[in-house]
Amino acid sequence: HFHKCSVTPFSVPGYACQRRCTLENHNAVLTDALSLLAENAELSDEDGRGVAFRRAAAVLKALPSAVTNMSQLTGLPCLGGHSLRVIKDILENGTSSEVESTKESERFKALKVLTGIFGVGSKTADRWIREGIHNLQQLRDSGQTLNRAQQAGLEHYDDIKQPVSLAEAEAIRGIVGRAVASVSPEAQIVLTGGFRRGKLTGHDVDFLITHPEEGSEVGLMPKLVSWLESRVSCHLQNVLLICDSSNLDKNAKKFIYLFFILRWRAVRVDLVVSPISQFAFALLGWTGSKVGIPRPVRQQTGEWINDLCFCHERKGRYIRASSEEEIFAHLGLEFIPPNERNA
Ligand code: DGT
Ligand code: MG
Repeated sequence: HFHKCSVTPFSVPGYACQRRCTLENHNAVLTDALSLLAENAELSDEDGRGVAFRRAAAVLKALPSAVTNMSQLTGLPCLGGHSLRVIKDILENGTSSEVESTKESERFKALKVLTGIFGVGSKTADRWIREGIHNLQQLRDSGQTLNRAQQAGLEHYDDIKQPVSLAEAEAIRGIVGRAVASVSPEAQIVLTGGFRRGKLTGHDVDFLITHPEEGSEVGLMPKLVSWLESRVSCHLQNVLLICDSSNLDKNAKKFIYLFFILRWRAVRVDLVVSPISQFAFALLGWTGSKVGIPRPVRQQTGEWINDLCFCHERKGRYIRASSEEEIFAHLGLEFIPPNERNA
């Protein structure tokens, strides 16, 4: 009976948005390995392969216990041949030779360091590597022209690499919240991203801002940014705008700010402004996790979701939803709270 139990295959729903996935991960060794291969694929502009590894890792994260035997994986969704080979290697040998050689490769190490600079993507990093630049010192010595975001990213590299704690995120919410209140007293601000899913650290702090009156959010982003930038108010001597890398659109921006929380430190901050009519969709999308929501929703409904605000659109008309619960209900899905969306 015991033997039979140990090879009973696991079973999970096919889509990440149907799985309850807490922060508890019984298969961290396997998911770390697959995540590293995903990262390497993404840094090499092979997004398809990256997504495949991310989905495989998401399935393993949702399992109720550690995988000990390949036969337990029979019939699980999203586990392709490549991911299965990596898992098998680790179960049999303790490590995966592919993961180890990727980790040690000069190219991967250089891509990781260079794309770790705020404002540097994989294309720029790749160009620099082809020009012989593999680390920060070589970049500094190269005389490459850096834009403002990249200059700040290089200058504050060590701070940005440091995870942001929940306490820091909450302190920053207080600071940004005061800035929002002073440019638009009735506007509301919510901490989203990993912290809303219960994580205790993050690589950045994500905020979603809205206004209870439709239309009153227009122009809020530039006002907020110049207010933060000016930092003239006596309430706000503890923040300094370093730069923004405006790679999203007028409603969503990525920044580095210097905050004073016990000491000055640079923190990445994503600010997103959404009209109240789209707030629930923006909240769902910006809460994440990345693999958890958009794609399965697309596939399940045959409809699509705006990449920026995750508005749910059907035949050109927006579907109304005033809460995350309503969105799940619209899609015929059982509601899953944020702390169980850690796919
Ligand atoms: P972290 O910051 O490392 O703790 O992890 P998360 O889960 O907070 O991830 P993050 O900050 O990259 O993004 C949070 C969610 O926001 C993510 O699930 C998807 C969404 N998101 C992030 N960046 C973008 C973007 O550029 N466009 C859109 N549409 N969504 C984004
Ligand atoms: Mg985040």
